[in-house]
Amino acid sequence: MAAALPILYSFRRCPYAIRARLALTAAGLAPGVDLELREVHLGRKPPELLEAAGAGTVPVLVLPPEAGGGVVGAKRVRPDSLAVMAWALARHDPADLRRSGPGAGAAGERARIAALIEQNDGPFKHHLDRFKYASRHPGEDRLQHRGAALEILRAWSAQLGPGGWLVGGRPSVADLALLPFVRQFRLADPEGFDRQEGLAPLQGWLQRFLQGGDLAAVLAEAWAPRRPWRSRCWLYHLALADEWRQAQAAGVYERSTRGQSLQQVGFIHASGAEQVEATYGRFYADAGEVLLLSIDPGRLTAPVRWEPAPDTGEMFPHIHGPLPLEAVLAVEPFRVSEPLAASRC
Ligand SMILES: N[C@@H](CCC(=O)N[C@@H](CS)C(=O)NCC(=O)O)C(=O)O
Repeated sequence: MAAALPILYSFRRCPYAIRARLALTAAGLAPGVDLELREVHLGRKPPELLEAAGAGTVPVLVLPPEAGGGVVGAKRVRPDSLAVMAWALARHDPADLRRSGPGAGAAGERARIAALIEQNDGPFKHHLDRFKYASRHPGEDRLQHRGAALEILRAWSAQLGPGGWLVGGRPSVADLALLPFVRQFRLADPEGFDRQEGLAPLQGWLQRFLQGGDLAAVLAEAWAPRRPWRSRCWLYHLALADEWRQAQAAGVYERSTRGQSLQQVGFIHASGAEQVEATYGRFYADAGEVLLLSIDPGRLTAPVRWEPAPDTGEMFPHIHGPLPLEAVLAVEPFRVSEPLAASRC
């Protein structure tokens, strides 16, 4: 069996996750090769993420035991974006983005990097949120926050050296860490940002990233889609696409398995995370458009019983009643995933 990979819980548009992916890419680490990417929905965080990192914000990197997670005293979880960046660049930092060398010059640059990130994650993010997501902050003056954020941007713009980087004459962690947030500020009003006076160096800095390959790479296909992965805490049901569409119209799903209804069978067939591939192979491989429903057992109204399949005796989860649509966390075209080691949530 292939060695377990570090798992990155990520969300495509999250600026914190983008900075983490930028650092992983800068370190030469790729999804599917060096790490497993698990794109999550923030409104339905998977139990594995909550278990690994309590608060459940993304990004989070979870290391397998053989990558250091099993070493006594070594931290198994990198619970936020800066920790993921530090982990990635500690492995490989060919451009010396961290300025890790000895001497006063490098130490001074490290201090400037830390100060920029602190200003970004503190006051700049505060004003950015209240400008960009004004409806979430009733009673706040959106334009005042825009002005305060712009003041910080002007200060950063003035710091850009002749090479066009925030610290010293070459890229550093500060460029990667601030980039997604400056990009977000521009996205709230692209024309306003591009027309803004007194910001030319920073506008050029951002444009270089927007037109270059690094940012595009971490937003692109390889890093972007939900990977086919399964939570051991959820149940899975394969549904014919037409029958799922009918259920949405009816407000409830009452099919049991291919060609049979809940009424005929008495329960809805489901699979555990490690069983769904085989179920697909046995019953659905030639069924046309098949959807994978991820089900939160905690939102079911009917009881779930693990019962033996008549032919093999293997235990499967059976839902003894209708499937409420609210219990279905995700619906996606079925795609074969890597086999999971058998274990229960
Ligand atoms: N300090 C954290 C912040 C991460 C963060 O706030 N991520 C947001 C998405 S951009 C999140 O996961 N929000 C979900 C939530 O708060 O429930 C970091 O650097 O990673």
